Order: sequence, then C-alpha cells, then structure tokens
Amino acid sequence: MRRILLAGRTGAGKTTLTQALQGERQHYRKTQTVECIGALIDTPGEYTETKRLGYALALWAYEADLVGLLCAANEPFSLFPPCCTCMVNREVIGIVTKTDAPNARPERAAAWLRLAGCKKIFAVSARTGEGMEQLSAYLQGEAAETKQKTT
Ligand SMILES: Nc1nc2c(ncn2[C@@H]2O[C@H](COP(=O)(O)OP(=O)(O)OP(=O)(O)O)[C@@H](O)[C@H]2O)c(=O)[nH]1
Ligand SMILES: [Mg+2]
Repeated sequence: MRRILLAGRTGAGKTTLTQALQGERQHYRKTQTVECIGALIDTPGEYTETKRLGYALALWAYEADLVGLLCAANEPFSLFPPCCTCMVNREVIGIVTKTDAPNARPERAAAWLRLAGCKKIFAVSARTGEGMEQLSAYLQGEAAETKQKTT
C-alpha cells in the first residue's frame, strides 16, 4: 500500500478511517500528535485548522506517496482554500467521510474537495464500509503498479 498522509479538521474521521483501512476494531481516540501506522500517517485535526501547525503538514507530506484531504459529508463548511493542493508536490486525493451520517451531503463535500484541487475523490463510511473497498483498492493497486514499474 502506498504511504498516505491524512489531513482534515478535528472529527473528520481520520483515525477511524485509519482503523477501518487496517481492519482494526473502531474505537475513539483523540489524535494528539502525528502518528505513523503502517502505510498511514494520521494527523491531529488542529494541524489543518491552525495556520502555524499547517506548515508541519507540508513537511510531513514529503514522507508520503500521496496526501488525502478529508471532508466529512456533514461538515458545514470547508477548511481547504481553492487550489491549495498545489502547495504539495504529491498526488492529492479527496476523501469524503461519514457518508452514512443522517445529515450527510456527500456531493457538496466532494465539490469543496474538487475546488481545493483534488482530481480523484472517494466517498466512504468507515461505519458501514461503503466505498472502503474502492479506496483500499486504489491505494493497493497503485502500489502494485509502482512496484511493477521499478522491477
Ligand atoms: N457516522 C459516522 N461516524 C464516524 C465515521 N467516521 C468517524 N466517525 C465518528 O466521528 C468521530 C471523530 O472521528 P475520528 O476518527 O476520531 O476523527 P479525527 O479526524 O481522527 O479527529 P482528530 O483526531 O481530533 O483530528 C468519532 O466519534 C467517530 O466515531 C463514519 O464513517 N460515520
Ligand atoms: Mg484522530
């Protein structure tokens, strides 16, 4: 699996997505610092919410093969400025989380992520498993392709 850095506001579902991708039991745990779990780099929401801490995300992106910007389907507004993906020299994908939430508006969240510059968008629910297979296959499949190219 390619190494992915997950960024998004507090409560966007980064840690839960990490647990779902790893097939772990889901349990709430506030992320206090950047955590590397296998091929996943989980970050605290405060890094996305606070300009000064945001510089750390740019540096951590160098440790990843790609960056995932998370926006929950029930978020009231987006934290990502238009075209902000150009600040990162890695592929940036958009991940709409919590598609199962009762007040979910996944199309709106996807539009915000597109505006931020994400070309590829996945819509997932870590709770129901919706969309998880596609996201996981994308991360695994691309890894296999990269391996093939280098051998
Ligand atoms: N309904 C629903 N709730 C979810 C989903 N994913 C996460 N949650 C809930 O959202 C809350 C926050 O999830 P976290 O994964 O801790 O969010 P986070 O982005 O890691 O937050 P920070 O660590 O504070 O940055 C938890 O109560 C989760 O159970 C989902 O797919 N559906
Ligand atoms: Mg977390």
